[in-house]
Amino acid sequence: MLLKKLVLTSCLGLLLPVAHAITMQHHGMTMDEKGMIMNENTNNLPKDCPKIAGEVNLTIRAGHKHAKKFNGKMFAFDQQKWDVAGCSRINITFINDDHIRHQLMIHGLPGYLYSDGMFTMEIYGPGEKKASLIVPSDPKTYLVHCEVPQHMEKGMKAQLKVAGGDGDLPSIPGVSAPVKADSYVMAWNIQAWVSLLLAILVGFAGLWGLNKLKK
Ligand SMILES: [Cu+2]
Repeated sequence: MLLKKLVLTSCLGLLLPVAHAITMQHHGMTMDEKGMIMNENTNNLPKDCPKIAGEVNLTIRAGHKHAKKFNGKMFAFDQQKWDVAGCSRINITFINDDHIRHQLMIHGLPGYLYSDGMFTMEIYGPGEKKASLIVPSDPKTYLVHCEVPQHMEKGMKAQLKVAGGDGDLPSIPGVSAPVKADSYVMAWNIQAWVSLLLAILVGFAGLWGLNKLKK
């Protein structure tokens, strides 16, 4: 009897995590081997919206290559700002162009529809996921970012303006000035001057050498 119980428990113990990993769906979260979606909302209207004002289809890409246009940045979304009307249903196709994990998180949404005020999509590697959300009517600028450590600081930050928004958020690449700008101030001490003079001399020596070779 005890043996039977033990075998049964261990079998369940082995199978449950597998079943759980294939598709997990609770607390407004769906999860599979490709990624995760949290707090998707396709139908529940915000209190201030009598009906859905319209459908907005957004394709948002994430990856290293999208940061190339920003000096000193490492990761970015392909766009840094979006404007939508209040009470829109936003249907997002999120594409990860990298071989690492990226997220698309929208903050500041009403807590009665989105727990912790957040909508999250996450993809563990190259691939895409689709999910929708419905935004309230009031003019507000929502923070959109990737919460993988250091990804926002390295450029994965954007903004979603609803009904015109309420201003620009700081440190959005290509949109607004950073709160703490990176400093590249040169300290012109004796070592710096010597290095510069040496570099010039080496350059001239190289040119002189090339001229000699040509002759
Ligand atoms: Cu990321």
